[in-house]
Amino acid sequence: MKPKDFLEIDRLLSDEERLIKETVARYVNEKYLPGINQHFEDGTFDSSVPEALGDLNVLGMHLEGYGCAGSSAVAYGIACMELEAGDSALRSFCSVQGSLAMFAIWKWGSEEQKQKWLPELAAGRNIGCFGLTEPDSGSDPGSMRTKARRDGDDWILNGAKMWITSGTIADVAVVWATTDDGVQGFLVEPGMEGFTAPEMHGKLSLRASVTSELIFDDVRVPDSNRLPEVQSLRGPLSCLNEARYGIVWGVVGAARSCFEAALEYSLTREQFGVPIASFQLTQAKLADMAAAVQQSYMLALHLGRLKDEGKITTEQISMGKRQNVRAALAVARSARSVLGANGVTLEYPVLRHANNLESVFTYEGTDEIHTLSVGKALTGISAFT
Ligand code: TGC
Ligand code: FAD
Repeated sequence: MKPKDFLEIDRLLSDEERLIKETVARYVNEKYLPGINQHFEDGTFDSSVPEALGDLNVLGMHLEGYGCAGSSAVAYGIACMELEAGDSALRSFCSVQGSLAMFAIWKWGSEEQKQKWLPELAAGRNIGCFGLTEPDSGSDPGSMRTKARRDGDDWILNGAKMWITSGTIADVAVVWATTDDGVQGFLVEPGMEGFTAPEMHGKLSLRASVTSELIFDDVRVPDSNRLPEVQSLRGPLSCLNEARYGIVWGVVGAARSCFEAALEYSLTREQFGVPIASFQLTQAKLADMAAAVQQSYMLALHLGRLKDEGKITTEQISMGKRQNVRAALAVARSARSVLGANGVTLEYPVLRHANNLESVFTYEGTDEIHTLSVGKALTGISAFT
């Protein structure tokens, strides 16, 4: 019996998928985790991450060409799972780089833009961010106010984005703005006059991730930096599908890490003269946690296989994101209780994961937005307004 792979789901993976799982897990355990507590405490991002993930070939790994690995959706998901077993900030960096910034350029960019940016982003030598959310426009990106107006061969960009992962450290910001021809994407680069990207502070979640504002004050952007292939909200929303899919997998890793910490602790911590694992109430928590982790893993794998067949729908991704984030949060909270007072410290990963998962619950479409997306698919009735 393997407590960590109770249903032997790993047996459903191909040799290549298992290799990716082991390789990413080794990086996380040996290189990333030793520094995470300090980064979480200091609110800093581990600057060795971009090139390390580039070396692992996981940045934009599900994309074809331009230095990307061209892996399957399942392989990409497995990488996300192992990264988030380290910290959601690590998976977030990978999601934003590969599924949001790189996917936007790969799917909607010109050949020149792809040649210029994708190989550098895949290698982690350049960093990308994705600016959709604004101070007054979160769940409803259709209400965005950032505006681009044509001026000869250029565009003039005005407005602000908020809560942008990797914004301050990005070499290229994929920025979505309204234009007279619909929503369009622009590649904004540091050094363009009028563009600033101050870091946001005071987060109690995803502390090891850079989160930023993007401010555009009459920023002149050449037309060659406009993504030419889309003029609709479909542009940014198509990227979100990719990142949300990665979250379906990622949070399984966070939940698994919490479960493992609780199981190990319960076997060594004694109260009333016996390990706390011998109490029925503790065993019930452990059984619930193990089942939740295994169910989430199965769900992620099923959605991954559907995606690889080209058959996954946005509503199925919504169901997966909603379900697995909820499950991970429940596991994290239950694991925290098993650890007693020790559970509130950084000595164990559990509350760090739980705090991170509060952001994951909200970003990439809130729990409520995904609930309404599934509700609409089930009933045919939109309840967004
Ligand atoms: P609606 O009128 O339904 O659609 C507008 C256009 O978009 C198309 N579309 C999609 N295309 C691809 N994928 C999807 N999931 C799509 N959903 C809609 C649609 O076909 C239409 O296309 P066209 O060609 O006819 O123009 O749009 P709506 O304004 O009613 O919005 C629907 C809603 C609420 C579901 C959408 O706005 C939404 O998903 N809101 C949530 C916003 C969100 O998730 N923001 C995330 C920001 S990025 C982030 O959080 C990164 S976190 C860092 C990390 O990942 O680690
Ligand atoms: P709001 O949309 O104001 O929602 C507030 C509450 O109202 C929520 O509970 C919501 O579900 C509910 N609500 C809203 N509309 C409805 C409705 N129709 N029916 C029922 N309930 C509703 N964005 C980016 O663009 N790029 C990034 O890289 C990025 N990174 C992020 C990193 C972090 C750490 C965080 C926390 C956020 C990040 N975001 C990013 C922003 C994220 O996508 C938004 O926070 C999210 O889309 C929700 O928007 P909001 O916070 O404005 O909440």
